[in-house]
Amino acid sequence: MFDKRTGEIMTSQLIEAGVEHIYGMPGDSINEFMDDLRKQQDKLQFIQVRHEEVGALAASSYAKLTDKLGVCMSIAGPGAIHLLNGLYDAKKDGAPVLAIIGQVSSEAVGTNAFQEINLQTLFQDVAVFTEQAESSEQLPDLLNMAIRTAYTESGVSVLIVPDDLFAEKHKKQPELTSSGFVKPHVEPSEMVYTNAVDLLKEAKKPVILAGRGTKNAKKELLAFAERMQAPIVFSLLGKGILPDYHPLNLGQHGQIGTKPAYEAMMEADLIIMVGTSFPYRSFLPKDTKAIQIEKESQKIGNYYPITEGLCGDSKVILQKLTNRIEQKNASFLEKYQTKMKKWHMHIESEKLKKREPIQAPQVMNALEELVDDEAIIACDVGNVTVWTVRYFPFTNQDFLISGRLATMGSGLPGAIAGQLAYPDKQVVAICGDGGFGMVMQDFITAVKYDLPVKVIVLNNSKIGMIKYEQQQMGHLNYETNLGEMDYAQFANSCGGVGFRIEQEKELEEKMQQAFMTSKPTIIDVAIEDKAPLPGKIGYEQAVHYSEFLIKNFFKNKKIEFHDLEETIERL
Ligand SMILES: Cc1ncc(C[n+]2csc(CCOP(=O)(O)OP(=O)(O)O)c2C)c(N)n1
Ligand SMILES: [Mg+2]
Repeated sequence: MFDKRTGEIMTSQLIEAGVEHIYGMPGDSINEFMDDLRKQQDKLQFIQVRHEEVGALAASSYAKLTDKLGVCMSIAGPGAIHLLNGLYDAKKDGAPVLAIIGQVSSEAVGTNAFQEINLQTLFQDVAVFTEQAESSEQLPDLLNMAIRTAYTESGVSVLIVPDDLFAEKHKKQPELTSSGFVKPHVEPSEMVYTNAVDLLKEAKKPVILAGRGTKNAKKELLAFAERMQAPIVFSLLGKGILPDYHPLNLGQHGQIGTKPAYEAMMEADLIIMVGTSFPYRSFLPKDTKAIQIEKESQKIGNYYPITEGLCGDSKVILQKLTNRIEQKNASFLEKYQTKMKKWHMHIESEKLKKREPIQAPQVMNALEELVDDEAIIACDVGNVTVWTVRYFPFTNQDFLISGRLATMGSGLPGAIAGQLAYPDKQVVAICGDGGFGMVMQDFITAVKYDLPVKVIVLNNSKIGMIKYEQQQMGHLNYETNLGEMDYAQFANSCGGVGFRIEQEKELEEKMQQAFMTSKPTIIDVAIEDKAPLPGKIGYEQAVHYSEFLIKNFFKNKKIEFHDLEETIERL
């Protein structure tokens, strides 16, 4: 006779949908479901995190990395609130994530019970699906609907369940709906293709701006760029799609980007945006013809006035466009290849300088020798992003970051998720001390689950990015110092391994030792706090920076010259 708890049925559904891990913290309002999960732990592992935000960020990172559903779980009230930041990360970067959230038991719902908050209101903005179950009969279907919606809308589904419902029994096999999903196949019309091809044929200085949407269309992107003889600049989320030293790659675009990328973009007579929602208008030319290839129609024209929009799969569209155009002349591309060579030489020479105290480029230089081609690099948000993106040459590594939410503290959760998803890969987190400090309690999670992640902390004792933002606005610095902290000692006290590097002469050797350990490791490098200069410095920025220098002079009777010369050189 059929006699199953709702939680048992749901656990089987999750396993069938390919879910391997659920990140969360047990507690009241999910205790019933925990018991169902316990019984299936060989097939579906519950990863206990120390803060639910880390759980949600890990679920989001897992989804970004694998294109599969990331799942997190929390109790009602405080646990649910903790999830929010990670869920917003998933929303902003279009990652399919399911959050299963406990609620107070059915008879108490609506009575302002202990830990009861209005969860539907709380998650309304972040989620594409938010439902609170009212009966156990609904739950299998609601779960399928939540999974389908997260996938079809590339977003967050929130399923809220009063804990007692997990324990209720089904006396007969529920007539399940499907958790599988189908996405529509959209293709531009023939007329749109013809218009786009005309624009491509006319263009003499075409530049491709590619984003994460080209991740599964690398071959087609390259074939198209070669036929067009067009340089490619990438958004931040497009990092790693092509090797940094590929002759068609001009690097990242925007504040974190390269000078050749900025200059090529400003000179372009046609921009071809592919799979990107690049939002920084000031890094795009004022009035240039533009083609946008994008699978989500609502994004077409959202960031730039588009001459022709092609809605659909970039793989298919790029291939069809390539087939319809003749090989183009290389002169524009060659000009930027020469500039890019100079840029690479400049970056390389910065990395090779022996500096005391150590600076971030030296750390990237030491790291380059030790990181595998197939590694996963989970990067945090701050100046650390710029150092990584500019100075670590990607070959074939996967890059993880909180792209559009840009939340600090995303590095470690990304590394945890990456190592769980790919146990055989090398996984490296590159964090600032500020970002790591926001989630460091979960290094213990890496130790607990024996995840041999390598966490590099670029420790400048500051929220460096904000220090320089304040200066660029012409303000004196206020509350940007973090204070000293030895993260290596912290690693040891968690049961992992810690290396503290303070001098240039110990950098290479200690890094090598750290990469030989098979335990979770923190490499805490004390670096001089320096500002990475933007690929483009505007007149206004320079004026504001001078204001800061003058104010600082009157305050300290001292001018900070360290970036002034380079700033002037770049102008
Ligand atoms: C959760 C969150 N709070 C605040 C910010 C604003 N913010 C952006 S970068 C940054 C500084 C990061 O400092 P750190 O991690 O030490 O990196 P650094 O810039 O020093 O390399 C801050 C405070 C943010 N992006 N996310
Ligand atoms: Mg810092």
